[in-house]
Amino acid sequence: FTSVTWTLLLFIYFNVSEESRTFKHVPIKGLEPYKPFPKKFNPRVTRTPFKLSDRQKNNGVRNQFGNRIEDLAEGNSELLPEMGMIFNEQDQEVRDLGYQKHSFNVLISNRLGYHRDVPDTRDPKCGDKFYPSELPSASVVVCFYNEAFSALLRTVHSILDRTPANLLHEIILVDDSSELADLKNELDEYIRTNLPTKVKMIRNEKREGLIRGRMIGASHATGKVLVFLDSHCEVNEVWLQPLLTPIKEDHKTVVCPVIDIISADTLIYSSSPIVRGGFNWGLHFKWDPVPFSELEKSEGVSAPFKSPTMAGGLFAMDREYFNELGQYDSGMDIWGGENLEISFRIWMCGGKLLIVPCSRVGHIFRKRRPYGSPGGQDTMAHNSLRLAHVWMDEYMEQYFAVRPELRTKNYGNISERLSLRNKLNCKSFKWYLDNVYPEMQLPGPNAKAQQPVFNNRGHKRPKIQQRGRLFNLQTKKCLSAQGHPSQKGGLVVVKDCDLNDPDQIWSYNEEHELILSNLLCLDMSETRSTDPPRLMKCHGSGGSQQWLFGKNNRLYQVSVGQCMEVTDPLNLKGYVAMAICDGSPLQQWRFES
Ligand code: UD2
Ligand code: MN
Repeated sequence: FTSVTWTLLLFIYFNVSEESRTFKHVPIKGLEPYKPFPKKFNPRVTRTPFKLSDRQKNNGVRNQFGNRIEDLAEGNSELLPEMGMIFNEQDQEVRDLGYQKHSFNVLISNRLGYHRDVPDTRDPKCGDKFYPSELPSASVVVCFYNEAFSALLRTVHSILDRTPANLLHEIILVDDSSELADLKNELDEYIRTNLPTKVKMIRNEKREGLIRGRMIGASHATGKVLVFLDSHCEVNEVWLQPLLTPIKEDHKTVVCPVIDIISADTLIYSSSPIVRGGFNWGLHFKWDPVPFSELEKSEGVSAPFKSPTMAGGLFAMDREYFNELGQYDSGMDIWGGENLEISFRIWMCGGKLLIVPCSRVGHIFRKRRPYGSPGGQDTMAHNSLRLAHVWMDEYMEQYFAVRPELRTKNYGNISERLSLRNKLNCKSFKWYLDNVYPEMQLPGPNAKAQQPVFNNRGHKRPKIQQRGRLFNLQTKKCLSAQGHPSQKGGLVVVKDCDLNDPDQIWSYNEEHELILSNLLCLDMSETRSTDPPRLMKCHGSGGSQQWLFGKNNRLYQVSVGQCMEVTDPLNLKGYVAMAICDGSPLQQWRFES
């Protein structure tokens, strides 16, 4: 999903010995205490409106500045995008710093608090299912590095709130040597005073990365099944039972929930389409449609189905099987590649990997990763090289065809992983391709057209709701491009209205995008809300390109939580910028068809 452009830097391989992998185990003492999918695959995201929980309504939850959440959402739960409304400089700082440090809207995350209801996105058929009353208990392992406090605690509380106590053996938090101050004493204090003792904390003394981090967490676990989650997730209703059931039936089955989408800009929780995991020859994970043959069982979209690969962050696996199968490759650093490695290993060495559609867990999908590796290395390339050399046999050449510069790159010692492959008597990569992922194409004259790439928008263009001029009530001028309307990154200004000027014609569509003369979208910078809006390529994932017309004729920008205003009262250049919504005439806009 996150397609991040990696800058290739000189890579310094460092070997992590058993001794250097030291960590303190700090036990915390404390209180004990949809929408159904259409028959045919539809890649479009189903947006489910968020509703405030009764608890939040009754308590009149306030943020740290005393604003009531209902007021922020204006009493209308469908207006949740306005949860990010900025009231003062502190709000703006929380938002901007939040985007810099976490790449999502931390202002909204803080306002939501640690508990919230999420829409039940399961297929209605899931409600008819019965799960065995005796199921193995789970150790949930959550690694985090510099996670936003509120997102981490919402992850933990959602697990505690929506998991039967007898199935939740423990939650193991692994702090991967975070630098953020609130993740130290404040977090310990919160856990001590508010959470049951089954929530445990492990602190890595140095940064290990998520791969060794999970191995460390798993080594402390004592439950029958390991469940791994990212630190910015929210589990949905009855999420765990459907994962544990297939593992109970066959301990060599590894299962993933459907990963629902929590918007990084609005924190809106929405249902994810039913897709399965694949990869390309660059060894990037991708989502593929589920072949019809896989779904044509009696239970349709509510039955578990096979997946060639997993996304990586969210899965459950018998703990003994995890150890038997070789955990992870501890020579892999920080981020990337481990998901394909474990997927290939599961399939090639006698296990199977399923996606369980009746288990739903939301995850905040970010547009960029807010952290790097300590030495600035491209850990994805390093990790992928290791997995290619261990698991891909002659198909490694396909990787080098895409990444020729990696052919001569050092990838460290893989002898332990090779002997693991030998010991487990694993099948060939050709067997895997033929039997598990026959859709995978080899490049060449016979290759069929590439499968579609799924983004949030799928194939459809959003319907246009309105077309016309954007008239500013104070200046009586119209919003237009400063330069040419097709120039990416160009500014917008107000100019004298001209009925015949096509460059003043905006379209407003159902995705709340504002498109100038059918070309570019009005867009806001993610990390600097003080920057003026610009014209950018439409990306179709809301947030920075989502605009709402609200009360007092305001034009509200969802991602920055502010309103557009004409900044220059004398109106010489007609500049516009985003500002705290105050209802002033300079912030009033009318769509004139
Ligand atoms: C996806 C996976 C992620 C992982 C990754 C490939 C999902 C939803 N997410 O990326 O789990 O498999 O692909 O490696 O499938 N973290 C650390 N130490 C670090 C860096 C990260 O503990 O040095 C934590 C981080 O706080 C988070 C988790 O590891 O909880 C995954 O990191 P991410 O959310 O940045 O990865 P994501 O979702 O882009
Ligand atoms: Mn993540």
